[in-house]
Amino acid sequence: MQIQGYEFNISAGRLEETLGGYLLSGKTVQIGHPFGRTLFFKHGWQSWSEAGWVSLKESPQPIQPPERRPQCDDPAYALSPVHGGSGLGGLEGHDGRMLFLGALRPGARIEADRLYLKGICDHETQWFLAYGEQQEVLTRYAELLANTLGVRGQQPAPRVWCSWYSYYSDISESKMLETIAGLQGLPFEVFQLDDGWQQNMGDWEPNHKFPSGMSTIALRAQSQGLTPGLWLAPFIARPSSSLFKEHPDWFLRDEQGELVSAGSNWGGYYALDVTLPAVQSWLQSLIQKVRGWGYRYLKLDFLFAAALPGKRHANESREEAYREALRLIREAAGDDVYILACGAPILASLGLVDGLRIGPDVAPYWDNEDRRVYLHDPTGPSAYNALRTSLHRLWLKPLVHTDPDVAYFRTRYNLLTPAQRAALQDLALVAGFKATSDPPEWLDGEEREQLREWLEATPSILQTGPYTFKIGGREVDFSSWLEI
Ligand code: 9PG
Repeated sequence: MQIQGYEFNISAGRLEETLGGYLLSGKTVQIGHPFGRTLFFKHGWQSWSEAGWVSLKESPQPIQPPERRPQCDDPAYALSPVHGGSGLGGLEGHDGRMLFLGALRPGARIEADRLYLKGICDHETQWFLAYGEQQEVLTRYAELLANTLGVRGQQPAPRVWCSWYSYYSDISESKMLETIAGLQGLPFEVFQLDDGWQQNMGDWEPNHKFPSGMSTIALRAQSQGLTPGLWLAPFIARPSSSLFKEHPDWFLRDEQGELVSAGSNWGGYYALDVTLPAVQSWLQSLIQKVRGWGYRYLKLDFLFAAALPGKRHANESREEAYREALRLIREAAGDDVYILACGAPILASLGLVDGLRIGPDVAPYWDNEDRRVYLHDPTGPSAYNALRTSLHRLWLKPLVHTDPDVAYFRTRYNLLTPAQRAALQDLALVAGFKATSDPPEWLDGEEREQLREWLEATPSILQTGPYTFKIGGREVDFSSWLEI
């Protein structure tokens, strides 16, 4: 079949025309293409997974070490010899435009080689196929996803102070109360406590560093006009947690009955089987508990764990199981709680969460070369990794608040150059989500003023190309940052 002057050999259950392209249906669809070993638009599975153009001239390299794979990208395909991505993908045509294929439901895989672009799904689904400019086809795809999965995050995203990228887990009640006080005069809307307050992964009670309980911080933030925010990783637990010790049968296992590893940090951790009714009511009580403490902004992290391959109590696909658990969490939280999903399968989160992290962690340094180059892992913390993946996920903006992670204003404990800091600040503006972790006491007068101006600014944002924008009157081009 001829599309835009090129010959494509399409095999699918059904094919019909739609605005901007075609709707295909079937469990698997295949498009023979004439572009050979061109560039592939890879869309990794969850927030931290790689999104960007990769070359079909080089074979995919498995991420090392193996223990890290479950938390980097979809582990079901960690050893795939074929380039692939989750939900959507594309190929660069001879004229620079894009052959695009995207599923309209979660749970699909896209694979590409020199002859074919393929869509593979474990259930019947519809697919959008198009050939056109990158921005146009992605915009149209987002419109179609809005119809099938829904949209949240229509209001502007809140301006967030988050404790992670300065104090990391070294937080305490006194330090946080001091930080809240120091934020007076800066136009933040959310004060969000990150990892470090809980007793253990799985035991979501305050540890000894928060002696008066979690309500104290929430009340103080609120009295200063800030929405209290809290980090939780509701779908995982460490083997040392009481949750795991008391309920080893709540955790996801493989066909052989062995526990499924969800990742390697903190000495390893496991995933809940979120289709078990007992786990579902535990999840709902957990969310009601933190709501009861006063938190109205929840950063829910390591969410991919609920969708890992394994044998579940209910006979549902893993992304359906995840989505249902997220729906139960939304129900328990109520509509007035802002949910930021992190480490989250992208398509399966749409319509249920307000914000979505669209890249790996930033860091106060540019590159994480050891991991990126030698361990083939583009998901490690670094400003470059975060910028690259986030830029390739901005098409999600009409569907959800897209969080590219924090920007830096401080020079203290920071190896980023002024231009690199400015790139992250601009990235936050084009993504429409402003957050920082800079403690006010780490900023000098000029840095604090820059932060205040950035928080207050509401420039018009116009995307003029895949990596070019007009921010207010200013032309911003991220392309040079992508060449490393
Ligand atoms: C808290 C952090 C922050 C951060 C999240 C997430 O692979 N890992 O070991 C790994 C650790 C931490 C991490 C991502 C991956 O970061 O993205 O914003 O909340 O957890 O622990």
